[in-house]
Amino acid sequence: EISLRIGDLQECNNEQIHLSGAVQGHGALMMFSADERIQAISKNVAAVLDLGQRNILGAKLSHVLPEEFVQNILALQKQHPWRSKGMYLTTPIGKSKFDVYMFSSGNYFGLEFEPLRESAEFFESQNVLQDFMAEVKEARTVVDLTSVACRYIRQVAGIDRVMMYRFLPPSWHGEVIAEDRVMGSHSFLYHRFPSSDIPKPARDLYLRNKVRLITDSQGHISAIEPKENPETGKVWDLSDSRLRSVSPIHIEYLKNMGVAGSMSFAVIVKGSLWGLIACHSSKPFTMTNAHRAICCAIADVVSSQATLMEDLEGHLLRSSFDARLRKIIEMTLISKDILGGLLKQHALLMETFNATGVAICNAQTQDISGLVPAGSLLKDLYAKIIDEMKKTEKEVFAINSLTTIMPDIASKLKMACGVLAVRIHDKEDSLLMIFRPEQVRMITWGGDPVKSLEKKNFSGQINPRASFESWQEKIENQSIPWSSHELDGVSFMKEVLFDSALVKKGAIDMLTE
Ligand code: BLA
Repeated sequence: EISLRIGDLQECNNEQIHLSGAVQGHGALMMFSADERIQAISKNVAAVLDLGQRNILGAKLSHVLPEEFVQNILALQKQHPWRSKGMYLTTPIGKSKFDVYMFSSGNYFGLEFEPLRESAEFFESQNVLQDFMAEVKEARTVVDLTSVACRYIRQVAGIDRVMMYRFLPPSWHGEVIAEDRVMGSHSFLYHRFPSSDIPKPARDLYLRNKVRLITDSQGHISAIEPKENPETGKVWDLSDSRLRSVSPIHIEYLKNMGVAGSMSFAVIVKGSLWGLIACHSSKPFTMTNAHRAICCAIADVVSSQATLMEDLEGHLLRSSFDARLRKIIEMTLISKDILGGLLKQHALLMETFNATGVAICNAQTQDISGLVPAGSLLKDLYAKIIDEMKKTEKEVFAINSLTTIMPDIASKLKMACGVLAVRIHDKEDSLLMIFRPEQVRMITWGGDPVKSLEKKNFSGQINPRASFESWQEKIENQSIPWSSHELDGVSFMKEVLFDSALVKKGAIDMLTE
């Protein structure tokens, strides 16, 4: 859909972000085995937990951590089936209290410790979920729903900006569809961002680990030692970790955006990543696990409600399309001459397919209605499409920009940028062609997407773009694309009207079932 050439994605897709070998330095990590022995640590563990000088690698957990806490986590492990799910706990160690997150990595377990800022705010935010649910009930559209979610997450997190970033498959570019931000800050609402900003490995990880918190993009990191999982001999898999250190490219990206703390929650619809609730803080930022859990719950509500709303929107759209299509078929079947009868339905055809022109052509004749290319152009287009259909052995042809098949004349055909054609067998090589006019659109990108990925000449190092200033792209010579139900609809119509195996009555019965 997008006319711009956008970076070499492969370069971004190669980074194995789950094997970063380090954690964010404000917290610390311990990996332990089933025999409760500590098998790996982040180098800062003694400093963060105030453990003094002793070497804890190989030690039993209960020699390092409070006995009661160790009993607790061992009991939890037995109670809960471990897959990739993590678990929250808190524990006092020495003078401080810690938020602890437990996850698994192969046959080992990871404990991540983050200093806990005691906060009374948590109790205030207890009501947040109730209030949020009350507002969600009133939301009628996906934009309403996600705007409410952004507002509540910003309230819980107390940060500068929260956005609903929605992916646009199959390109996987994305768009900010809702936003809540502190007054006076830059807005990214309705801005589009290229897929290379969040490469496939990062997107895939969100299906497994739905939260990502980057406390300080410019903060230090702490390496894990030993580097490898002793059982596999491979670098520790941190897919389910919450403290995993951040990809250097993304660190630079955040710096260029003026973001210190970043947090994102996955919104998953029908098993596929639908969007991210993305949060920005201009200062380093952290949040208790309890607050994170509230934000996760809000994101989960968005996931389930967005599924329902999209199903409903899709259903309504489809049922009104189907009703019109049925009427076209019924009206056409009344007439003895199916071809002529179909063309008589030109107004309804245009309304149903959101089009402005219809033609039924073969090599000799052209029956037209509405805005269609003039005689010889239509003839050329007809020949091109028949050719294309023969090559691809397909009966339906759809395009939303003629530039791809007729580059020389496409700019003259503004009234017929999009064509949906179906081969009808009544006469040899007859085509029903439905035309849509050009729809000029402006897309606002968050920075020039062509610069989304720059390579330094000498080192070959990849860099994200430096500027996120709004950048306008004008999309010309394109119509609104044909939807999958329109493609299905047109081939269904062809089958019913023109495939000899279907007798008229049978077809009508099928439709009215
Ligand atoms: C990760 N990129 C991300 C994440 C977001 C974005 C939300 C998830 C981590 C986080 O929450 O910060 C992108 N952030 C955005 C976008 C907006 C936003 C689009 O706020 C819009 C408002 N990044 C690049 C290039 C590469 C790249 C060129 O620009 C690769 C070559 C990589 N982005 C990249 C990687 C990650 C990432 C590797 C994962 C970081 C990690 O989890 O370690």
